[in-house]
Amino acid sequence: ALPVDAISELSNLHPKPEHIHFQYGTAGFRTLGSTLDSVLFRVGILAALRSKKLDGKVIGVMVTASHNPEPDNGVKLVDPRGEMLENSWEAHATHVAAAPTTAALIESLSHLVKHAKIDLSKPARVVYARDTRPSGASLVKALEDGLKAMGAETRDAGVTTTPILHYLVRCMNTKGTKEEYGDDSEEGYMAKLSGAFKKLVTGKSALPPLIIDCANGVGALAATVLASHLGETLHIITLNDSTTTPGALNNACGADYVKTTQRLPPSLASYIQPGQRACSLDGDADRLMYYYADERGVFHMLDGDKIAALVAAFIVELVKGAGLEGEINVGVVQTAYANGASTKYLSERLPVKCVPTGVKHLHHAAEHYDVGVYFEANGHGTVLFSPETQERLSSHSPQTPAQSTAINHLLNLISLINQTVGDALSDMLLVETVLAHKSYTAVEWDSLYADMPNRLVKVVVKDRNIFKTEDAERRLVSPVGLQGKIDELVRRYEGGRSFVRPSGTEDVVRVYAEAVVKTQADELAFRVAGLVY
Ligand code: 16G
Ligand code: ZN
Repeated sequence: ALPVDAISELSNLHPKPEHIHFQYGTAGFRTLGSTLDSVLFRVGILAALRSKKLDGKVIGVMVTASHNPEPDNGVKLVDPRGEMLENSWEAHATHVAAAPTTAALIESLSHLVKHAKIDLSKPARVVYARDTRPSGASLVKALEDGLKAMGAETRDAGVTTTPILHYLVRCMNTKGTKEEYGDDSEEGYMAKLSGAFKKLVTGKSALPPLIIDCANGVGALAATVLASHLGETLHIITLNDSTTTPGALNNACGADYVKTTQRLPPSLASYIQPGQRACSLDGDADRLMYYYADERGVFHMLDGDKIAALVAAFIVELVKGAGLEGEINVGVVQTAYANGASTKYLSERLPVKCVPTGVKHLHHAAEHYDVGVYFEANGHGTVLFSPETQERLSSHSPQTPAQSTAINHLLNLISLINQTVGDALSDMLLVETVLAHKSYTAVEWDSLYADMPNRLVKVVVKDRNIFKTEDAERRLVSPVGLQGKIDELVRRYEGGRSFVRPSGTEDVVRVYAEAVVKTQADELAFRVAGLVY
């Protein structure tokens, strides 16, 4: 039975604020940190129940609000393979968080136990971590109370990045099995990534120094440790590493700032040389944006789409080089936000699939390929190698020394890439590997294709829930008639493309537009926004 007394007693210390509706969305629960105490307590209970449901497998809990402003916070559950929480539990989580009183909470939990057929006699094991937000420490205390109420076995992974927490979950659950993922410590993660990177770039000439904008977040801590592991192999300059300065987190820096403003973080201006590549992490280091400024000071962004293009082409080349063309199929997954030019570039080379926004959709679609490359334009992404592919690569006997080299590179990429979730630091080493192999500068990488001018705007509407989409969010089915009007507008613009979707993280509707000329993309976006409003 549920430990009702322990839950009740502790739940009374973490009452739900009235009038706040918490929803487990694309990014877990996310809102003002000061309102989340009851949510964290309840997520502790949920994590324990999820673990019991899965026969005592380790469940992860990450306390972060990623690229959001510093006062925000949030929490996400991580499933045993290091992946996002299974879809059906999102609704359970929302329901449990909504219970207005302790009595209602007990009722909601009892319902969940019955509905999901949870065997409460099973053990519960949970590992948790948080980013550097000031509200994090007290939210973790609330989480610990929830875990305590359930008698869960816990591990505090401290202050670390989201992808490292995902990595730890996978390692803990595969320990001692033939799928063992790595040593379950931050040290193990650093050693795995840096070891693979060193092997991949052996014999390649060292690239010029790389500037990393750490968004004044937890990525600064991890990047510093990683830099020391890399030593001479990669010269890293970490900037925006003020993790304790109030208000600094994600403020005029970080991957989301770069993507949304399409600008260089002002704090980098005096460090970056013309043509020198730099990159930005977001607040929990699961997104990555590269960029450079040219001789005239013009800013050029190398976003998730450019990363996908660079990486996918490289992997296709290695598969060919290994003599496995036709045997290992490589595919790419994008969302509607992918720049049209990237979709064109990639489609000419390999299969490309478009899915709705959100990592879980991309991740699952990528699992359908032998090697699935997925990146969102915002810089979140990774590469998945199917178990059969990993097996085939390890057991394949190469015919030539060149094939042998290509296979070794692929095997080292498997170690380099964090396959649980998008990981800014792992992705950064992946990009650096390809640049070193191709002897590309940022300018050369950028010239793979030229981005279509585009514009993203958000529209505040009375009820975003009336907006329903189909075809991977590229078309609206509701409100009825609106899509026809959008189509009519789009037809009037050369290279025009536009779509409207409700945000999964904010109370707004987003409008995206592309056209051959920048002013036209802007105009199209605002005219479509006018239809929505
Ligand atoms: C979250 C998602 C990201 C998605 C974004 C969309 C994860 C880890 N992150 O940040 O994949 O692009 O939400 O936000 O799932 P939106 O629905 O507000 O446009
Ligand atoms: Zn993030």
